Amino acid sequence: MKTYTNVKDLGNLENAVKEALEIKKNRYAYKHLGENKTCLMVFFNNSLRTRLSTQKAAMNLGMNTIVLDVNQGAWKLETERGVIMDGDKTEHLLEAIPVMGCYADVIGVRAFAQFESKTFDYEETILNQFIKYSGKPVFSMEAATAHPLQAFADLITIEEYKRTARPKVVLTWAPHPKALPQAVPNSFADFMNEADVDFVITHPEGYELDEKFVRGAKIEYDQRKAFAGADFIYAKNWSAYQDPNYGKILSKDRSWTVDSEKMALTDNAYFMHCLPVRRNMIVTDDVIESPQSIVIPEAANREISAQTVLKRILENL
Ligand code: AN0
Ligand code: CP
Repeated sequence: MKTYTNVKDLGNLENAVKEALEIKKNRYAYKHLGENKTCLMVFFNNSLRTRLSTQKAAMNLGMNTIVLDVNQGAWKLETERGVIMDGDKTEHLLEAIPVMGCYADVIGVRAFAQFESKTFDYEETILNQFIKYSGKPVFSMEAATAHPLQAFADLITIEEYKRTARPKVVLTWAPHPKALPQAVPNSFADFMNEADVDFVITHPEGYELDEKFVRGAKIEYDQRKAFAGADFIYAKNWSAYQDPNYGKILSKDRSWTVDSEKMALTDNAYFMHCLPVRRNMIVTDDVIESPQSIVIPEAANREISAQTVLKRILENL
């Protein structure tokens, strides 16, 4: 594997999940692979899980790790070419990236959607500049349009918890006070469309996602109908994707919050969320604390998805 930016980079998904579950059984078996190799993790945005789980995964593989928080201590970076740099930005990404490449064998990048330009975001301008100019394998730690390490961990978790061969998996929008990217739901849809599941998306009108990720998946605007008979409820907020509302909040309607009354419509479904989650906006306390909530094992699998991806990158160095 040379880059990891979406589901396609994993090739056969069933094999990838099998490999991940093997790694989970014996996560220190590949320590030799990363000897004298350095994983640089570059964060343009905050993180708890991605930072810790990816660093742990790299260490499991025997790698050295360096973490750079671009906004805390590094020079302020310009990202657009052609700008006259007479403002507050000291360095251009076009120098910073190849410099970072000098010190790393593998580079992870977190660079969320900025919601200033849909084209800048959906062309994955920052991530692609790392791929183009670092000279090193690059993996996404949540870029503008996708969060493939999260969705891979989600799929591993569904595989572990499913009670039927083809479970019903429901991605539901839920309210949130701030405008969030579409990366998590995009990648979740991207993976579920390739997996052997009955996949349904439910959201208020106006929250339709990019067809490139949805690919004709079933959309049910009635959240209660969508929940009927579900085996997994995957909650997430996202801001509007469609023009002219790109990046905007259209609703904070708490009637979309996942509560126990709605969970009772499901087939005793498991509750999932990528975290961080705002309680009593996205999901009520009692649902996230219930035995059906698998948000912690889901987060634990972030180490496994990251290790599977890093292992494949190291095998190809
Ligand atoms: C981010 C998002 O929604 O993309 C990261 C989730 C993993 N969430 C927040 O910024 C709260
Ligand atoms: N789920 C996830 O990526 O969490 P962090 O934003 O804390 O890394």
